[in-house]
Amino acid sequence: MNHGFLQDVLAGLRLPQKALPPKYFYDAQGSEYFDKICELDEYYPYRTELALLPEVAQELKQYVAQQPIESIQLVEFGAGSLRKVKPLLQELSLIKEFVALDISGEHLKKASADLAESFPDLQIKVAQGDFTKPIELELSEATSMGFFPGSTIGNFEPEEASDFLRNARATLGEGSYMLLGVDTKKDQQMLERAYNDSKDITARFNKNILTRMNRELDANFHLDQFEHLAIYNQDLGRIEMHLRSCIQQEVQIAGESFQFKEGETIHTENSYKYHPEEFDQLASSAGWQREKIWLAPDGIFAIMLLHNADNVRD
Ligand code: AVJ
Repeated sequence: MNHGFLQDVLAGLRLPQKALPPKYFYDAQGSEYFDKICELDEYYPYRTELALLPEVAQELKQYVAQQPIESIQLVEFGAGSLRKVKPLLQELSLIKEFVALDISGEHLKKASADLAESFPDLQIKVAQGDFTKPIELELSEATSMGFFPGSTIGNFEPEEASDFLRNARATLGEGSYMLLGVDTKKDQQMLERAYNDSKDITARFNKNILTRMNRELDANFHLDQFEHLAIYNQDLGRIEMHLRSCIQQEVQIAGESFQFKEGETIHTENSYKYHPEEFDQLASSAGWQREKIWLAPDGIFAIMLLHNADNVRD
């Protein structure tokens, strides 16, 4: 049994507002569902960011050419299917090494074999790991550039996001960069549609965590007795996903009983949305300076380049 998972589940479900960390969505099945979400019409973040990346890569190439940078090691956090790094690798020949981190090891292995074929001269390292905790990486002398696309940073509470950025800055070192995808605040309807797709893929993605608990933690959730719920919490600027119990029921997990009232929810994910200026604040609280921003049409998504400027100290 996976003890980190079990501990987190028990702790989360003992809370007055039951909650689970979203990182547990991504077992093999969950990672597949997520890739399907990215193909949905309603889910704008993926395709919007992907469409912005070629322009980002071109301008980044010009930018780094003007800096005293000899070579770059790119470190992707939550690398998953590795589809977003390609435009960067194609354009930026200064990237000689690529380090991919992800919580789903199998998914990553498949993807990196494919990447190695497309970029035979690139040094690729993959590491399965939980980047929500501070990590130690063996990095080379090259200038480090973090890459954290997909607005995954939105899964953190703002304070956690700041901690993550601070840790990443320590890991990547002096003079490093961070390229980040950030989902912006926008029309509520557009936000809610993105998490309530008509094919119910997001619902299946959400419920997959119940399947995973049944399989890995000897739990007995009935999938039909929970429903997917995703709403925009305007006050907190975040999409919340929940699993709502349709009836009053009791569920066993590894021998412990949990009571659900009718309508009671398990809070499974937050996805924070930021105004660009709000995000600047967050980044600078973690010691990063924003060098550049690229906005998708109508400002529905942002990619930012942060710099670990030498004059900022903790
Ligand atoms: C992987 C965190 C970017 O919040 O949009 C997609 C995950 N959850 N649909 C997001 C997700 C439901 C996604 N991130």
